[in-house]
Amino acid sequence: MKDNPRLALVALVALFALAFSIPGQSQKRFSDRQKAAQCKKIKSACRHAWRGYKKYAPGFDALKPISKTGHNWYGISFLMTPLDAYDTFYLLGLNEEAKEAKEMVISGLTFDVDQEVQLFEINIRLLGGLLSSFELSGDKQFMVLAEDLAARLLRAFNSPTGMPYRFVNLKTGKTRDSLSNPAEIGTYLLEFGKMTEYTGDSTYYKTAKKAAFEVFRRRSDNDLVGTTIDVNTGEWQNTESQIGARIDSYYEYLFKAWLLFGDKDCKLAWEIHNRAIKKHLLTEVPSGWYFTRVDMKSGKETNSLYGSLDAFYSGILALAGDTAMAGKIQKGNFFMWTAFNIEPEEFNFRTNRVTNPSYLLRPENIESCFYLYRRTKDQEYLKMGQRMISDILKRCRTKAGFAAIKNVNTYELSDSMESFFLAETLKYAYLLFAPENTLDLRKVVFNTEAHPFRITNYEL
Ligand code: DMJ
Repeated sequence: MKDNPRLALVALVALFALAFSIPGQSQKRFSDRQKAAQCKKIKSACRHAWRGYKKYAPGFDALKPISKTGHNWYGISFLMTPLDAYDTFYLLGLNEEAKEAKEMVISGLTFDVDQEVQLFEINIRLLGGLLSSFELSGDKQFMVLAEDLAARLLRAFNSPTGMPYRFVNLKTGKTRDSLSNPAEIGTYLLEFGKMTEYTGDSTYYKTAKKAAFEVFRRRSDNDLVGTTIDVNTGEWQNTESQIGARIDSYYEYLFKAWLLFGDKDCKLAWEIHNRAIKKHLLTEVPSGWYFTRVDMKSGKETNSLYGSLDAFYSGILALAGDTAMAGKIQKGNFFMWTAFNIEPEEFNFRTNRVTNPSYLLRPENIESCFYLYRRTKDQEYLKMGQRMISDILKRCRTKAGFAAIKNVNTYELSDSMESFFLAETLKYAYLLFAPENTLDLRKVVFNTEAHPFRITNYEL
């Protein structure tokens, strides 16, 4: 080496790099300029989506970005897109768009209608949206609507067990469908907790907590819950345990009720479930770590399926401080994104066969990058997010907005732009690259539709 100055220099550089490298941190850092460029792109995507909605679907729940028309979930519109998008516009500094969205909501939204609605979706998108809009803007008109809606939703919990029916008529209070699931039973703690905070009426949080704990107390000896339960009898109808559709946000809200309200019962319940999930569901295969599906009683694998909804769990783990495990799972999430061009709704992680090839513009994978980056500052998560955002902007953009993908292998589009694309996907994408003070995770907790709720240390 003494005789070879070039080799000596290389060795010195390598040693220097080793001495100053931080474990788990990629070497190449994103500059402030690169981050600002990402934010600019995402803001322009938001404007594009909103312009399309305003032009082709004003007043509807959602835009159909290929046929350039509007779509309502029910007989009438509940203005899902403007209400879901308002706080995204607000946080991104899109003031004109925020003003327009707010005007639509305030002038057009009413809940005094003879219409049956799905409790879960109306709660996370509309009640969640109204509460965060109120907290951000301070405009009481949002709270007036929230109070009216929450009182109507409360009637869905009038079942023999206290677990809510899936549907409730907003005018008559008539309920329907007792075959429900942990997510549709346990995802009210944050919104109803906030209602108790603002109205002083403890019924809201008590009702939401009773429902969630009726699920919890029916967990198996393995501390797992199943996928379908009858709210009239309390009997499990489908005992498959997993972390995706129909269960996901039940776990999420137990943990977040602890973060938002300091509820120790929820913390304990979350810890018990999280331990069981890691013990019985977490599985390693050559492409990474995934959560499998098992029978809640026997713990035996039922289906090795994983999908875009499951990807949220690494974000929750990161938020809870388990960044090592979260990082392993995020590698699997990123494999799922890159291996099939864009993530499929669901694939079999043992055979790598896609079992549902759609991509519905879902946020969970980027959401987990956001939490992991905030907790670790590892540039790897910025790189992952950059790749995902670039794929979405390239593959899903249409003249009128952004479209879901019918088949990730062919990139064939489908005529849908769900309101969570503006509420969640673009919001998390922006926050991943934005300065941290845009949104301080010590001060807010996101509901499952990415509506930020302020931590006020309110004693419930
Ligand atoms: C959203 O409506 C919520 O995040 C929900 O908890 C799960 N699914 C969608 C987004 O994928």
